[in-house]
Amino acid sequence: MFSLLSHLYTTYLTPPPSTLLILGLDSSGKTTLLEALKQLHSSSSGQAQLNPDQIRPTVGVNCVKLDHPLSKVTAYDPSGAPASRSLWSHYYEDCSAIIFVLDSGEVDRAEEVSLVYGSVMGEVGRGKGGVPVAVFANKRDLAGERHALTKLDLEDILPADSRRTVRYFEGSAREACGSEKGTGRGGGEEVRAMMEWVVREGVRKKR
Ligand SMILES: Nc1nc2c(ncn2[C@@H]2O[C@H](COP(=O)(O)OP(=O)(O)O)[C@@H](O)[C@H]2O)c(=O)[nH]1
Ligand SMILES: [Mg+2]
Repeated sequence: MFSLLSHLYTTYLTPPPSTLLILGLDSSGKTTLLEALKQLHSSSSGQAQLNPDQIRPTVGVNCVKLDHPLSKVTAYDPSGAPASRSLWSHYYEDCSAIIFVLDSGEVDRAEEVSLVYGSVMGEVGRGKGGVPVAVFANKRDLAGERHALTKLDLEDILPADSRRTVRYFEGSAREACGSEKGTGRGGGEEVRAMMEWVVREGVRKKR
């Protein structure tokens, strides 16, 4: 009886697992975004929260569990340094959704972004075409100080793939760190909206 109840609970009441992969060039703000997601969807495993000023360049990969009402999400944030990008493919197989982050102020790296993005799209979910992708134009808080790419520019710059579900977002991962949960205060609205989309699409496509 207990095992039946436990089975029913696990099957119908526990949110299904999913895997989120955060990719992008080095220094685009992936780990800062992961920190913002951690603060918005903190998990019961008690992971330490970092001030964005404490974040150092990633060596290897960061892995965080996020509690979302629709899914128990495991998020991976691998290093984006050129020498590390070949390791990203180890995470493609189980990936439910991708957030591709770029620094919207780094206009001079637009070509590199486009190449790297194109190669990820060529490899992830080949044959399935089902892995949803959120492209996040980060560091919009600095946009006033310099020429910056908007999400509309990205639709032109990044190679399109009609078989794939892609949505463009823009915002500031740094400002989203420390946003009050649920209120969107502190610049977290766009990051929250992106996470909602990514989890919903990732879970839907997985079924
Ligand atoms: N102004 C601003 N700086 C940011 C933002 N996101 C990240 N950064 C900064 O960009 C640098 C690289 O961030 P990091 O998260 O380590 O990038 P990663 O290499 O992609 O993981 C750090 O100095 C961050 O504080 C943002 O939204 N706005
Ligand atoms: Mg990092």
